Amino acid sequence: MRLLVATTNPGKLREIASLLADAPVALVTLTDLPHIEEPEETGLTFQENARLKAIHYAGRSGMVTVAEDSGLSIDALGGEPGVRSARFLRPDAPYPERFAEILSRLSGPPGQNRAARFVCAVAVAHGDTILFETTGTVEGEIADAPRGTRGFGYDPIFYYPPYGSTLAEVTEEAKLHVAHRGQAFRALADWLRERP
Ligand code: ITT
Repeated sequence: MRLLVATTNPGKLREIASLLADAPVALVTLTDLPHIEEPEETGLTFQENARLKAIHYAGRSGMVTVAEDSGLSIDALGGEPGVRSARFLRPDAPYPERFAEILSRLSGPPGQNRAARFVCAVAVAHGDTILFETTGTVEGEIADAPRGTRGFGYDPIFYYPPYGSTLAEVTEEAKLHVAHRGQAFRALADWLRERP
């Protein structure tokens, strides 16, 4: 079966391709279908946005389509940036600027709560029908300062205590082993293998 991976984010696409490498599907990407416009992400939750994107691209491509919505949720900021992670400050804001803003908002008294999590909601659609959904989450903390050059997005400020480092300091394999997208796409790979 062909599966459209509907993301415009190259960091996500690299990780998803690696996670689905052994799944019984031939991956198609949006670069193969450049005429499809992006949907507006109006959902209030990661799951709503994942569904909305999957149905949008499935309808326009005629293909079974997987989409995911993901982001960083910081407890002390009331869950921000959350579903607005890609647009935090402004859509084209450089990540160092975003890190500085987040770190300054968390520069409270010592001992302040720095708990955060990455969430990845996945939805598979064919036409208007959602065939499969799952969500992966990884718990961590906002680091005191950005560290590491691997990964993408907010990885340099996401400290993962069991590794004693940020997710930008470890290999992609080590990140995917524990992180939100790894969990969600391994569940999708299992589902793809079990389908009749
Ligand atoms: P698509 O909607 O086209 O898939 P997008 O980047 O706009 O691409 P989202 O709306 O789901 O996707 O935003 C996700 C943002 O959350 C992403 O741009 C990063 O800033 C952040 N993010 C998600 N997963 C991440 C990860 O594994 N590491 C670091 N940051 C991540």
